Amino acid sequence: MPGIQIMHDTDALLVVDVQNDFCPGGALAVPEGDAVVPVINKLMDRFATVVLTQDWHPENHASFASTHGAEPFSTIGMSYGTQVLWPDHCIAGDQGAAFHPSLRLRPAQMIQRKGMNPDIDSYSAFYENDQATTTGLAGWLKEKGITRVFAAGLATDFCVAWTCLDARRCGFEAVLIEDATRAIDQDGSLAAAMTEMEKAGVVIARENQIGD
Ligand code: VGL
Ligand code: ZN
Repeated sequence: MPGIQIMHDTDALLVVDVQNDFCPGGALAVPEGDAVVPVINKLMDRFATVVLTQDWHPENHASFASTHGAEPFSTIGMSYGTQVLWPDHCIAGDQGAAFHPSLRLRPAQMIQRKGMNPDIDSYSAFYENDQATTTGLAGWLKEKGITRVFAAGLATDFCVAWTCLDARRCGFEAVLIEDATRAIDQDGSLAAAMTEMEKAGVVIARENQIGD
């Protein structure tokens, strides 16, 4: 694929959930999750608009297996559809919810927290998992004139994929920076997410194809 030129005024970098609990040693560690940090740190200087997202749950969140007395990684039916039940993770204000200590924070104008509603999970930076409750991020980006978002972070097959799909739904162009993400990849979830993203018109690129 040819290079993608970054537009200063209309492109934004969305850095999804680069938090301690999704990195090795964390409560919901993504294999090699911390490998995204140097790639993202390098990408940040190429964008004028950088948004970080932060998974930010109350204790006893509906997405926690412990809340239901169930096994982590099992599934349950919720009012809004099937929900994977996760180990307790990213409790608001705890160390597990803090950004990876090497992630650069200074380039980011905006931190979008998500998953605070005790009854609804929120993978995407744009909508809760009911696909109806907005976080307000689309409005913030649109008001700034952003038309295209570049997604990086954790995990490719959950929060990054849902963010890319919702970006398309909100009318943004979307680019997944594949080597700036890592996946949980359980039961074929990565392949399924990649197929969904391609169908939705998400462009798949690598860090070295994105220039300024
Ligand atoms: C995520 C599962 C639960 C993610 C967040 O960031 O991909 N996955 N909460
Ligand atoms: Zn979560």
